[in-house]
This record gives sequence, structure tokens and C-alpha cells, in this order.
Amino acid sequence: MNQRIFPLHLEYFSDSQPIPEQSGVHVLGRVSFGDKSPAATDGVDLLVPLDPLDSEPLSEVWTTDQLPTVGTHAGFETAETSELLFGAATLDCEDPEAAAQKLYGDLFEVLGERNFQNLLRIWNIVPRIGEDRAGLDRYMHFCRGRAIAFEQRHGQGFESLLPAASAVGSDRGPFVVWFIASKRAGIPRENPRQISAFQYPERYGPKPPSFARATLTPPCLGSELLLSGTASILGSESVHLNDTSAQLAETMENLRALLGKNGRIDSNHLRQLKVFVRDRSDYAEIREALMPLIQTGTQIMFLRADICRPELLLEIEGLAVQAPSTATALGTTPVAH
Ligand code: 3EB
Repeated sequence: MNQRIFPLHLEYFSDSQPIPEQSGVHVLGRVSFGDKSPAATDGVDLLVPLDPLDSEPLSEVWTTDQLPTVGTHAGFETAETSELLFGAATLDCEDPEAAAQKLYGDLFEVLGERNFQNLLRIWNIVPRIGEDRAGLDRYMHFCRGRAIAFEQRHGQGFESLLPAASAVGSDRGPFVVWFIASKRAGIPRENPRQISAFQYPERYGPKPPSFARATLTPPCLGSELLLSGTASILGSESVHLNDTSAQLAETMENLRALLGKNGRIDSNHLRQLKVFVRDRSDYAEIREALMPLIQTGTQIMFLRADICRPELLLEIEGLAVQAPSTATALGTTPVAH
């Protein structure tokens, strides 16, 4: 009892059990994976067609400290409080560029209508992301539509307003987007080991991907670090081709670099990791290699997904919070008291 109530909180819960109720805690949105929806919540419920790899499938549950108003705006299911807007939409469309323009155009309409100016986090599911379309892959088409939509909305310099994101591929179903926006701005963060995605050279596509490496939520929402999908990329290049364990190690280095040092979150705690795995047959190896690298109490879920570049075998996103000094960054030694 008397658990602290957070203004924005993420927890992974098993699909097979009801979400525990706590007075004063309200579900903004629940994102489940696979083909079977768990029982509905009072917030936005979304089913994403990526297969869970864990024996006990988990849902991503975002909660807040106010009772949200749920609704539908410009094709998005929304849950809204005075501080936060959670939204989700799906779209059947053959053309990934058109799909991105439509989804992001609608998203900006929702943000304008509800008066939420700040995107904190967005997730993108692109069906058959790696398939060729007129000499480019479908991910590149998606990136072009998304960049055009951002530029139409924010004009030149939109890059400084980009949220943390993930973009992975599904083998079935529609385009899916879900997002968290807030009244107050977060702070975008880039990774010193990587070229900003919005500055990738043209060989990765005619328009670069529109996302920040991480977003630090505003203090009123807990100054939590929302970590984008992160992969085995150094500079702008994929490294460790055909080597799952080396890609995992490089990805964890990239996540570590994002957690920051003095003056940022230095005593941090990784609360969640979501691991997207291209080949089911890599699941056991990745899981085994990952476990020793993480702190007790970090929640992990594994999903089968295509990664946006064909040579990437995995991608990992997460959430980190400032923690008491006894908590440690991933891979470091606990401090004794
Ligand atoms: C990368 O670093 C890997 O297009 O929104 C990660 C997170 C990746 C988000 C996106 C893509 C996106 O480029 C891929």
C-alpha cells in the first residue's frame, strides 16, 4: 500500500492477469502484442501484430495520476489528462510514404486540436518494412513521408523538435502508430557514438529518419529518459554483420552512452527494455547474453520484428529513471553502503 503515484509511469504486465488496481492510478494506454487482446482497460487499448517471444506475454501499460478522458480524434483513439495525451491509430495502406504522411498529418491534427504541442515518444510499425518498392525499401518510403509531414508541420529546423521513437516491421496487419504527448516540452538527447538519425547520409534513404535518440521527460513528469529503438550502429553504419552477440554488445554500449554522465542521469536505473528480434532462433542466445548485463528489477520483453535495415538482427528500446545512488547503470558494479 501507499505506493508512490507517478504522473507518467510505465509497467509491463502479464496479459494473463488483470492489471492490479491502485487508487489514484489510471491507465492511459495499454499496448499488447500478438493476436489476442487482453481484457479492456479504461484507457486506450491497442493490439500490435508483433509476436511475443516470451512464454508469458507482456503488455506495455502507461499509467498516470489523473483520470483520463478517452475519445477519438482524427482517427486516433486518445486518452487525455491536463498534462498528457496518449494516442494510437492503425492504417491499411499499400504505399508507406502515403501512410506516413496520413498518420503523421492526422497526428499533428490531433495535437493541434487538443492543444498538446510536445511529442515525447512515438512508436511506428511498418508492415513488410524490408520489402522493395520501386528501388527503395518500404522503410525509406516511410521515412520520406514522415519527414515531409514533420516539415509541413514545423518548417525548417523541425529536427530539434523530434521525439524519441521506434520503427520496426511487422509481417502482417496495418501500419500502427502510438504516441505520448505532453503540455510541457521534454528534452531531446543524441548519442555521441552515433550520427543523429535525422542527419544520416542519403545512402540510407532520400529523407533521413525523423527521431531523437532519447527524450528526457519534463520535471513535472519525472525527468525519465525515454530511449529510442537502438541498434548496432556506429556513426551511421551498421556494424557486426551476421554476428548476433556482437550486435547485442554494441547496442548495449549505445544504450549506455545515452544514459549520460555527470549533470545528466548518471545514477540511473533501467526500468524497462523491449527487445525486437529479427530471427526467432536468436531469442535464447540474446536473452542469455542480456541477463547478466542488467540490474535486478529491470523488466524485459522480447518481440519478433523485422528491423528497419536488413543487416540489423535486433533493436532495443527502453526507459530509465533517476534512481537512488545505490542503483547502478547497466554493467557497473553496485556501490556498497
Ligand atoms: C537506427 O538507429 C535504427 O525510424 O523511427 C531506431 C529507432 C531506428 C527509430 C525510426 C529507426 C527509428 O537508425 C533504426
